[in-house]
Amino acid sequence: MGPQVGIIMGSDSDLPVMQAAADVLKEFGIEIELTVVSAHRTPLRMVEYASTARDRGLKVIIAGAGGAAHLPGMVASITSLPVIGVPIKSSNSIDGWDSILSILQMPNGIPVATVALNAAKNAGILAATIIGSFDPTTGDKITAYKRDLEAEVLKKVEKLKSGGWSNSFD
Ligand code: RP5
Repeated sequence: MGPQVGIIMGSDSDLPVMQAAADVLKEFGIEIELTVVSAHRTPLRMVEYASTARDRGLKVIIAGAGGAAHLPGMVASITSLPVIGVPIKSSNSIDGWDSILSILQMPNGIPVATVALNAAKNAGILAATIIGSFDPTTGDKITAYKRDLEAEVLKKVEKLKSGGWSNSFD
């Protein structure tokens, strides 16, 4: 079938964070492609990547960047695919807020679905959820994933109920 999700990032220094998106998409059995595309250092490559993404069969793009994080917004301005932005607390980021606001505060007309700081795993889950909205196999996996999360929490509730909580933080 070919990759359904494109994971791109401004630098290979973003990879330790962005790896989590690739890992969770692999768990859901979704084929990905992953590469470096820099809005500032390789602007022509960014235009090429974004303008061909849909024709190449991608359904969602996840774009991570830090500091003056223009990659997700610029890619969203070119492609008609949904773009999920991952703000990264990178070496050139002051405190993470620069990355968050650069990705979050998009003008009307060009939305980017922005996840929390360094939250590449959530970006992967959101990408799988978008694919699950038209692919029942993936949709069922998302349902099962959420049931598992619920079961884990309920197990913790039971543990606190039966074992007590007073020594839990010793
Ligand atoms: C951004 O600058 C990248 O997305 C990365 O988060 C940051 C630092 O890049 P390097 O200097 O490590 O290549 O464009």
